[in-house]
Amino acid sequence: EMQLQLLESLHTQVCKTKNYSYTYGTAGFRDKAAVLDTVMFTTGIIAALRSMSHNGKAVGVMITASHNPPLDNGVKIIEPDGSMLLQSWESHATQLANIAANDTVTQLIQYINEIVATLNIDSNVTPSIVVGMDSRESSPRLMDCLLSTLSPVFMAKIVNHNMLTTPQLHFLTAYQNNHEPSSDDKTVISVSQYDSKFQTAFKDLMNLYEIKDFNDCFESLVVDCANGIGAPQFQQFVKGLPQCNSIKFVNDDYTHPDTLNNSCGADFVKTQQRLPAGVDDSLLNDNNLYCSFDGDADRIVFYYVGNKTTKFHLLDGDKIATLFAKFLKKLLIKANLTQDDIRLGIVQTAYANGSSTTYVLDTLHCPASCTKTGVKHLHHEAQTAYDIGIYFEANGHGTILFSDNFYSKVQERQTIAIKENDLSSLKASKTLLAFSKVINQTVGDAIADLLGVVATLLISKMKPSQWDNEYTDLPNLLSKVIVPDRTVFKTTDQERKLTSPPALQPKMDLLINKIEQGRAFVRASGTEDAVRVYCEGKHADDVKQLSKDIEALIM
Ligand code: NG1
Ligand code: ZN
Repeated sequence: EMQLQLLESLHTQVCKTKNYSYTYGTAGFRDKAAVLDTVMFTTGIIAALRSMSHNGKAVGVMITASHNPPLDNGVKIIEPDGSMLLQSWESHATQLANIAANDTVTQLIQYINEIVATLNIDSNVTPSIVVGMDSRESSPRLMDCLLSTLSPVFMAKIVNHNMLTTPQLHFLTAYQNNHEPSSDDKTVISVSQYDSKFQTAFKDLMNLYEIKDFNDCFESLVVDCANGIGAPQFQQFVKGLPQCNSIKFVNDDYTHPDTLNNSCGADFVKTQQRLPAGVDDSLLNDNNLYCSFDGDADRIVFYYVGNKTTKFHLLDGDKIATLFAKFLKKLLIKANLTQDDIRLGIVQTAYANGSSTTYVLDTLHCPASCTKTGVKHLHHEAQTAYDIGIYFEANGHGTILFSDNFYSKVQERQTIAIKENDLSSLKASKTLLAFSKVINQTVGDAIADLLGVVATLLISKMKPSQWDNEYTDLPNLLSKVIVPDRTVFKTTDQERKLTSPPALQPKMDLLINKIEQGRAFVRASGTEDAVRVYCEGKHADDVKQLSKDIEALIM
């Protein structure tokens, strides 16, 4: 039974931020850490209610602000299966936070009772919550706010994983629900289950091809950890992988949270299109492959430097998606599986480079979908439209989803191949199954995606430059404009066209049509108080001008 009357004193103690407006956006709640006490308090409550509505299954809560600056923080809720919070609950989360910040405790309790009543939640169910946080200075304080109601008010079962990556928490939330411990089972669920699952998957795949090191494709892999939680987690992880002993780490100083995402990390590298701090002369080598995680290690981008110069070549989310698509498509053909047996497709957003979409359609002959920004949209499309749904945002956030039909068809083929002694088809089927285990299917995961990319390159004997040469990105620019009210910017057609302010899109179209292969769109950011402008075209100079002209239109 919930002890809601205790909320009165807890609310006074914990919720110092008042007269404030919060929104559960594309990435949960995100703001300056200093104002997040109140929203952490209510997020704990929402997570408890969500778990109760799932009959006490474990719900995850992650405290992080990903690629944002050190003084920011945020929080998001994870469903029992490891996916992102159901959309209809986002508005409950927003409303409860705003009631706690602006109204009385009586109203807060009233709203909780309303949720319980309208959603038919059994208030006798004991909620189960799995929590974790990134390496920010503010995270432990916010964790206290989050946990403040869970024991006294809800008597919740809590598993606190402390510091870990966002995808590790997604994985462990799902894991906990799938491994209900029996009474004599003393297994403690910890990050070691994550490590051993993905280590084993990678080793199995490497053993299938007798690969012992990276030497066929590159010298070392240099991993920029954005000075975030990905550093200790991945350093621990690779200790169990002899194939990975030439990995070098930069920006792994997670114990100094003021350096987090500072001139490094996936977002810096992708938006600045240059090397992160820390990659000095001793690490510059045109035979190396480089990659950058973001602050909570759910994004990754790769890059290399060409020809003894420091020319920088970015291998972003689009390049990762197309690499996987080409590799998996070849394996399907080798395994004698057609596009009718197994539908393989790519899911992108409007930020995907136009060249990548053309390459997918015209060279790989795979279907491509476009969804709104935010991985929940991509995830949903990958899940519903394809058997192998490869989804990536250009910024490096993505994963691959494999359907039940994928597993049954591949297993079927494997049985036939054994019977017919068709060794090449057998190996292809085995590779497909082993590769799917290297991927974290709950959410985009820098560690799992890294393993997937490295395995693909090694098995295909492909150098980073060969990967890059599959297609050439169109010159592009992404910029941000601060406007008085970004909510007036409304879009349609997967955010590719503005419907408001009314006169803007026709004016933009005139500018876009003036340049060769021009494409541009404007949308309000879901995570920052700004409007984003994306432009691409055949010639870099045109793109610069187009970007300036559009910025001038909306300012
Ligand atoms: P917004 O701020 O809504 O553009 C950004 C990224 C998204 C996604 C979210 C969540 C771009 C252009 N946008 O969203 O792709 O990753 O943050 O982190 O990169
Ligand atoms: Zn992130």
